[in-house]
Amino acid sequence: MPIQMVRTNPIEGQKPGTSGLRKKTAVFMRPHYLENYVQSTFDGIGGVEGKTLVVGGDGRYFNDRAIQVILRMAAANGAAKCIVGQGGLLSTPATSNLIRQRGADGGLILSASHNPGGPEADFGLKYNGENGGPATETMTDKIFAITKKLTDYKIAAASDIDLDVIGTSKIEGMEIEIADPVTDYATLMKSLFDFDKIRALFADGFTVRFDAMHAVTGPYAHAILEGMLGAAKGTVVNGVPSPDFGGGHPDPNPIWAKDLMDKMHGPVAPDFGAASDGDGDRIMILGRGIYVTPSDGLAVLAAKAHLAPGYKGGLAGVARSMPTSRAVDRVADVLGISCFETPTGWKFFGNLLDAGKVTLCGEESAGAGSDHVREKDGLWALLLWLNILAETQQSVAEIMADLWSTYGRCYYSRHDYENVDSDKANAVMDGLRAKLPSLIGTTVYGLTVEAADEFAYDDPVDGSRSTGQGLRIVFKAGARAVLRLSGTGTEGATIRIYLEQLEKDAEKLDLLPQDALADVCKAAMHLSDLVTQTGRSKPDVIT
Ligand code: VG1
Ligand code: CO
Repeated sequence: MPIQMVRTNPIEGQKPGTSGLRKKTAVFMRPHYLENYVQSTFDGIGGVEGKTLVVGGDGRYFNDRAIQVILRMAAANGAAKCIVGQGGLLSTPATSNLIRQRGADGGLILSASHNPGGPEADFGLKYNGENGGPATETMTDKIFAITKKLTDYKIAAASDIDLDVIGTSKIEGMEIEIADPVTDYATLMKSLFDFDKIRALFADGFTVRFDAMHAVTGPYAHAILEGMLGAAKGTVVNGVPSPDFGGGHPDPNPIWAKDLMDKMHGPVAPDFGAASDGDGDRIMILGRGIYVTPSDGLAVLAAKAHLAPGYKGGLAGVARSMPTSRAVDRVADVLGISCFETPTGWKFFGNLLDAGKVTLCGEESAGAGSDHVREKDGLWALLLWLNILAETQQSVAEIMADLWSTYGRCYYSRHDYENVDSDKANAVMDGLRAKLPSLIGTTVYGLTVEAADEFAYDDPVDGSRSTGQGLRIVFKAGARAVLRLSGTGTEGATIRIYLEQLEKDAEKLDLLPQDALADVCKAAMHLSDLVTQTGRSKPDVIT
């Protein structure tokens, strides 16, 4: 029988987190695990009959096998067509673009993003809708509800499709197109930025080191930076995607991209450095001798995006996730445009972008993007930076100094406590939540609490409400501490503490961030009682 209806039982815990379902690869490889989730997704979006889907991933271990299963299931469920990135590869922003360019109904992205890959590491899957953006919370809630009562799934008996060869083939009545993953994306980038100016910058001897971290952006960066823009060969390092990301952690932060940090702070540093994550939607930005905090990076892009042709008309508005520093708010204020505050995760920006309320969005975790797609976009941010540098002829350090002297400096840092026992992590959050109302007006380590609450978001476009989005303590004089639990981990709980302190004194714009944040850090530790509750005295990762 070419189409099989396979009996199954609901599988516990298939609840999508901040960005899709993420689990240990071995869990995803268990019998029926992937199939159950794919069928629940198809059912949750109202079926895929007659629809066109884009399918691709970041190339991690199990990417290719999972794609074969998804194709056979899409065919069995009556999809008209699947467009797949050659080799099964598509960066997250390129997937978003393909969905939009081809007028597809949606797409499946196989990635656990910044989580490591391999048989012992992590795998993930998420669904993006016809606007090219991550499914909304209403949609993911629906998918989760279906996983809890699923009784069967449909799959076609077919042999594997060769994902490496560009062209078309069929499973049952469904067409499969294997497409080049880079071409359409590169065309989009060319339409937004002044490639001639950037090429001239490189011709003048401007040097860049781009670390693709053995993940999906390698082919894109080779084609765009070294190909179209004429950057020197060797600009892109670790540019061949590998199933376990070269044994590394494709998380672009000072810890996991330490090699790049060292080079950029070394004696012969290039002018500009960047590293992207597993699926290419995030990017860490550095200049010679300087690390750009992602929240500050967002403020720079907001202040200077108009220098790039794609944004010369200015920005309709901006949005940032709640824990992201308020640096961009200060820029928006001066520009006279609105600034929205959303919960963590790109799915909350989609409605604002679709409604034309914002042009640019970003998160403290090194994700920034615009209305060109409905995902954050690492290489896009890099190209916007290069366009800005080419126009201003300033160094990254000069751009940052300008930002701080104009708007004040929002010192910012995130402290992560990883793999904490879930009960203990919940105890920290519950304890602090209970205390919040009584904190207002009290003073801790010289900081007076002005407001304290648990963040909830009312979507101004569809009116939906998302609760439980992080505990925030706002102090007087521009300090703030936020605590939330990560929604992307696969082991225990990760507590994230986000610290911020605004400094307007021109004499104090060059402090070490951890020094500038010392009091707000002490206050957050004291109020959360984290050390006593978890037995942890130091964060695992500081960004
Ligand atoms: C993290 C980041 C968040 C980001 C999410 C997905 O989520 O904090 O800003 O949107 O990852 O990004 P969490 O719940 O672990 O804090 V990606 O590039 O991993 O898809
Ligand atoms: Co990512």
